[in-house]
Amino acid sequence: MYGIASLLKPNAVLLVALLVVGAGILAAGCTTPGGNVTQPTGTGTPTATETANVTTAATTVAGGEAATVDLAAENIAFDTSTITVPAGAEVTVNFDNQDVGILHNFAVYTDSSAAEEIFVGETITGPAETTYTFTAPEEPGTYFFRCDVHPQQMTGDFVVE
Ligand SMILES: [Cu+2]
Repeated sequence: MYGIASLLKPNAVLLVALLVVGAGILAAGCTTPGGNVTQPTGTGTPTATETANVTTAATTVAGGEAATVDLAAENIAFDTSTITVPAGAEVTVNFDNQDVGILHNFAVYTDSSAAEEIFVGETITGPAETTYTFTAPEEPGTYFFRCDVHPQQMTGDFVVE
């Protein structure tokens, strides 16, 4: 019995040693793929966080009251002389320049001196449509809008209430 036991012991030690080495290799093998799996997961998590942040930002923006304005320019004139929006609103202006070959834009200033701009839209050549978005002033009052290309002919009151 002792003889067998003593014969088995070295084998057992060898087996344990092999198992330990094997386990080490397996562990190493598992760690590397595990690390690779973890990295994309880690990359995916910030992406999800960014998406969440974007969503949050969008929600915050949407939190401001939205106002949509349809505005057309034809024969060097706007089709309205007064635009009214809620204070602090996220304003969307659907601008339709119907004048062929003529430049127009939409711009809002604090007053008719046009010294202090609130929003200046990109100029477009008709016939063309564009969409302008900006945030209305928080302070209620009567501001001023115009086409910068035709500051005499194309003006109006931009009312914030
Ligand atoms: Cu114009």
